[in-house]
Amino acid sequence: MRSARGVFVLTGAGVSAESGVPTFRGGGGAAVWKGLPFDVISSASMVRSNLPEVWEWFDYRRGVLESCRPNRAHETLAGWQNRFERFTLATQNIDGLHAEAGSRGVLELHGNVWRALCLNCDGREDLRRKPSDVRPPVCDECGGRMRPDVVLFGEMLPAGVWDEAADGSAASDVCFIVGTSALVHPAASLPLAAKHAGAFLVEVNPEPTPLSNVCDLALRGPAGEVLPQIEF
Ligand code: BV8
Ligand code: ZN
Repeated sequence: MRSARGVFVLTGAGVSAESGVPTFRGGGGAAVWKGLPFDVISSASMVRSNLPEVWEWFDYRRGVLESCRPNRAHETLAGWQNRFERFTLATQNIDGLHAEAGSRGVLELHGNVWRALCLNCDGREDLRRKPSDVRPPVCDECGGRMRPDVVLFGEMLPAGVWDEAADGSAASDVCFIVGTSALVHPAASLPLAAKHAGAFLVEVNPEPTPLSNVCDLALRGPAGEVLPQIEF
């Protein structure tokens, strides 16, 4: 860490677990909605076939997040952003907790649950500034119907965000994989770019994952306890 010029961090639901945000595979109700597995309710086809149901699902997710605040893992990563020539934080989380902890330029690979995206003009708006009882929300620009600004299964990741993450990963000397089961693609492939670039890979996760065998170091514990102990 002391000699690193570029550091890349990829996070998943595990980094928010200690904030009370349910993970997807850790049980706790994030995985199933009304009997539908989350990768069905969170899919592109569902937006086309049943937008009201999709809004109910993400309204529920937002409800769960209302009382969740960043934890020491988020805070530690925010503290790292000025310590390196190049620091890239890419997250699969849509909860906005990294930014709330003070991280700037967080690459939200799968979008953000607090934003809406217009189906007509691609305008984006903050849901906290829109009436919560109008569903689907209406676009202030064109009056079009809006959808949650999250990347659903079967949908492309936002190009600019993806490119920046891929660049940051390929240019890193140290790469952290924090709190992800590394099953969802293409996010899970980002650390491989770092590996190919010769980076030192560190996994922070109580459990092993499909990426464990390409890691140089595995810190098996909760991110909120492990990350603050990394002093450099
Ligand atoms: C696309 C937003 C293509 C919505 C999400 C290649 C191979 C196989 C499949 C595919 C492939 N390429 C594409 C696919 C299909 C699919 C996919 O990956 N499917 C999986 C299920 C196999 N990918 C897609 O559909 C992607 N789009 O490919 O488009 C395309 C190409 C051309 C043209 C058009 C389209 C889009 C994927 C994004 C979907 N949206 N989220 C929502 O949130 O509802 S994914 C969502 O699930 C999350 O964002 C995240 O990515 C994933 C959940 O994983 P994790 O965050 O890791 O959470 P999980 O609970 O699984 O694990 C938690 C971990 O933390 C555990 O390991 C646990 O041990 C650990 N932990 C627990 N506590 C702690 C902890 N760690 C540290 N500290 C703790 N305290
Ligand atoms: Zn619009």
